[in-house]
Amino acid sequence: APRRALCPGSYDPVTVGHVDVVRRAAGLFDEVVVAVLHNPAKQGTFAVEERIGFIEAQVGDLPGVRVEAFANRLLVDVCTEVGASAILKGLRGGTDYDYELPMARMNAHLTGIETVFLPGDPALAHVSSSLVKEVARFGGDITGLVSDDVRDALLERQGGR
Ligand code: COD
Repeated sequence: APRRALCPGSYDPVTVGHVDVVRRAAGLFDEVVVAVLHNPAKQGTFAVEERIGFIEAQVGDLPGVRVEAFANRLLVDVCTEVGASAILKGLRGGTDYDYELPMARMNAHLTGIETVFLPGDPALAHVSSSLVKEVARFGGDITGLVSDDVRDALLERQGGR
C-alpha cells in the first residue's frame, strides 16, 4: 500500500516555509495530502477556496501531492478518512516544538497516529503566515516570502486583516 502523509495547517496564506516542507514530504512519502484545516485559535484572512488555489499553484505539480480542505473536523479523523499513516509537520524552532508536541501526543492518544517532525530550513525560520500578513499590512515588502500571486492578493486587500 502507498505510504501517505498528511501535511495539515491553516495555510492562511501558504508561505515559502510551507512549500519547502511539502516538497520535502513529497520526497519521503508516496503520497502527500496537504490538508487545509481550521485552527480554532486563529481568525481567517483568506477564504478556504483561495488558500487551496494558492497552494495548488505552488505544489500541485509535485507527483503524489494533492490539496484538500476539511471543515470542522478533528485532524485524526481526516487522517483516517484519507488513509494517512503519518502527520508531517515542519518545525521552525523550540516554540513550534512546544506548540506541536501536545498536539502530536493528543493525536497519538486518540488513534495511535504518528507525527513526523521535519526540521525547517533555517533560512526560512522567520517566515510565518501571521508575520507575513503583519509586514504586508504596514507596507513592508513580502516578495520572496510568499508567491507573487499571494503577495498581490495580500496587497490588494490593503495588506490583509
Ligand atoms: N518552516 C518550517 N515549518 C513551517 C514554517 C517554516 N517557515 N512555516 C510553517 N511551518 C509549519 C508549522 O510549524 C506547522 O507545522 C505547519 O507548517 C502549518 O502551519 P500553519 O500556521 O499554517 O498551521 P497551524 O499551526 O495553524 O495548523 C494547526 C492545525 C490546523 C493543524 C490544528 O489546529 C488542527 O489540527 N486543527 C484541527 C482540529 C483538531 O484536530 N484539534 C485537536 C488537535 S490535538
